[in-house]
Amino acid sequence: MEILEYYNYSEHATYSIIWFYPLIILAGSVFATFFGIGLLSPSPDIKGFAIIGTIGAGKTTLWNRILGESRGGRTSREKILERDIERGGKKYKIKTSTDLGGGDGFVRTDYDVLIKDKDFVIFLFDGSKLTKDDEDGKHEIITVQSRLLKLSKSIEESSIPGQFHIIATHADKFIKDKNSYEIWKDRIYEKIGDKYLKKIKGFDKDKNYFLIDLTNPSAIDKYINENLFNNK
Ligand SMILES: Nc1nc2c(ncn2[C@@H]2O[C@H](COP(=O)(O)OP(=O)(O)O)[C@@H](O)[C@H]2O)c(=O)[nH]1
Ligand SMILES: [Mg+2]
Repeated sequence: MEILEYYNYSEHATYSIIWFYPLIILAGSVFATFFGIGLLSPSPDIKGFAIIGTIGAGKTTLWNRILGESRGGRTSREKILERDIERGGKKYKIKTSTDLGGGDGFVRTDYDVLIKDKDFVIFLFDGSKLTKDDEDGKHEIITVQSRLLKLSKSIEESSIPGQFHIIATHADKFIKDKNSYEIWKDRIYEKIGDKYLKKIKGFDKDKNYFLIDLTNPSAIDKYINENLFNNK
């Protein structure tokens, strides 16, 4: 009797083991498939932007174009929450940021925090103001110069020095034909002063300085695609 019981028990055990192995293999391959898919499908590129600059330079306009939004009006400290976007058929994650106002008060309180963890620090000013020698023009130049001095120190000190871009906006207001584009671009650069721009670590006039009409969707998209999302 005892032998029979033993025999029956072992038969039952063999029966379970026969089912157990294929189950392990099946579970293993299901896991491997999902794990493999997870590894193969690239996680979206993460992009962090700090868009700063003078009042009315076009910061919100640039943010809107990057995010596909249409916000308007004066901004002071509008939170840009982390989100997924698609550009050129690729998915990207945009880091949490702030659409910051252009007043002097924000420089001391917000610039350092904002640029700290960003891949791109983009400084905008109204280029059309620099084409005139009136009070407005002089004020814009001094504002740009003093902020470049501040930024050069902050970028030097920050452990994650992102790429720095400076954009003269409102190009449509003074460029009437294609030939004058490069002439104005150089003139505005000279007005700011090489010495202020050269202070920024890694700054290269050909790669980091732009003159754009932000009201022109194709011009702004060209800048965004080629320089911020590397889709040449
Ligand atoms: N003509 C022209 N208008 C612009 C340009 N960039 C921005 N604007 C306009 O300038 C105003 C201020 O722009 P906004 O993005 O709010 O500037 P912010 O204060 O830097 O956020 C808006 O009416 C924009 O449509 C540009 O390149 N050319
Ligand atoms: Mg704004």
